[in-house]
Amino acid sequence: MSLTTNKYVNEWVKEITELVKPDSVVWIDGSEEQLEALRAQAVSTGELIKLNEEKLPGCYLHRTAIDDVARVEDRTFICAPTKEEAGATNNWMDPAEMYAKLRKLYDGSMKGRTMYVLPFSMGVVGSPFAKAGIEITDSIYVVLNMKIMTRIGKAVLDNLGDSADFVHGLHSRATMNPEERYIVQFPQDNTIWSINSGYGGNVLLGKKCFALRIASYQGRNEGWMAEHMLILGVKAPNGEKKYIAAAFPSACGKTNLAMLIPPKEYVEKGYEVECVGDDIAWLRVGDDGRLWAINPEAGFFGVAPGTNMKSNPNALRTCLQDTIFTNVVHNTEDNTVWWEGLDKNPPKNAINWKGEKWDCESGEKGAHPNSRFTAPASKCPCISPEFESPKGVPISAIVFGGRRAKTAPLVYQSFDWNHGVFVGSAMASETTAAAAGAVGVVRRDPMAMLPFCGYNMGDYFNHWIEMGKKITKKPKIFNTNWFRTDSNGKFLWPGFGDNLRVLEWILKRCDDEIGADETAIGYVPKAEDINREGIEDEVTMDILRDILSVDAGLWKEDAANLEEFYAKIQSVGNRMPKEMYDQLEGLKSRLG
Ligand code: GTP
Ligand code: SPV
Ligand code: MN
Repeated sequence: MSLTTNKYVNEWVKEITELVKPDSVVWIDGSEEQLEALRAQAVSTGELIKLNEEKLPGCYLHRTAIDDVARVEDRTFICAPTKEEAGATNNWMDPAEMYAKLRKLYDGSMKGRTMYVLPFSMGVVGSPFAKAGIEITDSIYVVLNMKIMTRIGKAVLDNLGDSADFVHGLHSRATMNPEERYIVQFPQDNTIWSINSGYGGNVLLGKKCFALRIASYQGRNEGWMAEHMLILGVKAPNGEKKYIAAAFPSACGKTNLAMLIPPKEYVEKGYEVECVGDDIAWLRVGDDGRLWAINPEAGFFGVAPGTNMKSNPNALRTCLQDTIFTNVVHNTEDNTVWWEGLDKNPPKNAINWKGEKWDCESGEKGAHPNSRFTAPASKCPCISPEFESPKGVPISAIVFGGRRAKTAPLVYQSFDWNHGVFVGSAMASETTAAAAGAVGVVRRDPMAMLPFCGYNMGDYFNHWIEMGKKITKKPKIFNTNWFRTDSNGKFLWPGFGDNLRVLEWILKRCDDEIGADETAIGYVPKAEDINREGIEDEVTMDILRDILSVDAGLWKEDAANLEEFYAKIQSVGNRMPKEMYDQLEGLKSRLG
């Protein structure tokens, strides 16, 4: 029975019910009683495995189909009215054609199944910055993940009242045929249709589909920004707190940076780091002229492999309770989980991510490289007291970054806002297992938004430039790269907690406390200004100078590649702003 009298909601639910023809319809009210019954049902069918209640209370394991383990960018569409509005970097199809094509696939796709109607909110319910969505799905896994990742239930509908302003999300596992898998956004209709997948970013519609693709489009129209950014707070020894928002591509270190534990020397001095968000930021200009950020999510959908007590103890502690693990190793000896990089003791009696008996000596990975934990942010030991703040936190610095063995130095600062937008537009990174396809190939990924921008990338750059005009107290813009390697492919920078050393330099630059070397690409630290106390042996002055160096030859190649990328964006709709070309010319002339 419907939980609302909202006629827009009820008519839409009726229309979808007639299309997908479920055996029954269940509205998710958000009560623990209802959720517990769903967990029990999923366990009874094998969709979830209940883990050791003593060691991992409230935790479950789920395995997706083996051909359904990551986002599928080549099957993800932005169906704006015209190809020009979607731009060269998005797949596009005429909306009417796409609706017709998908309607056939959805027709009767929930026969014999239950259809769940799940109201959810991105942002604290009732906050002026929050936005409502409803996801219709035939997957309990989706309902239970959305329960962790967003605020769900009747309160969302009550707050929506009789408004038509909600995202219409439809997901069906249908036949799970990868050839007919589609993740489709219709930004102008506030609508998302996802079919034939059961993996995270493809089906948890609040996340990438809504909070980035649809929201980025809304943000452009309404004068705010939806970005693929973590948000963290750094408390200095003098008690002053500053917030940083950072955009790195998928599986390039957002969760790790957002929860970092300061190196011993910094803890002793009194530094503290708190996490506001690890993946998505919604940013607005405040009355005070500063840029304010909220995390619209309520949980973390984090990469499991590599998470351990040294790299990210906060993430590990967060996922010790009330967590859903996806595609990790099942340790059948004590009914717990394991993944590569958790510790050096892979379980002897174990089932791998594919559900097969697994021999840790076989040389094959037990957990999928993109295996994940879905954990409530409220359980994170370093969650910020501002996490639930409806107005968010003021941002002092914006950081862009990627995974690059060469070219980009450890850190540099842009000359000003528009140059910073250019630095973001020029981001490039090696691809990771977070999306289907080749891993380790350098590709351009502006602002880490290539797979997530819901409109033409040229218009998106322009929106950044326009936002700069409205923010009177602008954050400074930086670029980082934790991933420079030596000739043997070994990382030269220790990363993780030690990244605070770089954040310290960034915050000092924000306060104009410290000088820098002006180079062709921006301001680069003087090597002696990066604090090496405690890592002098690992990061010698020579290594530090090496990872701070700017190789003009490599940068000329990069600029040429960027020019081609701009030409590609320009080829659909001619929407590249002149400011970006001016910046590119500036870089080329500085490089000589
Ligand atoms: P999404 O959830 O896909 O958006 O990814 P994310 O940006 O949150 O990435 P995450 O923090 O989960 O990092 C993914 C991978 O990067 C893991 O394998 C980490 O071990 C590795 N990583 C993170 N930070 C660092 C670092 O500072 N140095 C090095 N070398 N590796 C890192
Ligand atoms: C990413 O791929 O950037 C993620 C995971 O954060 S997913 O939700 O699957 O998109
Ligand atoms: Mn992400």
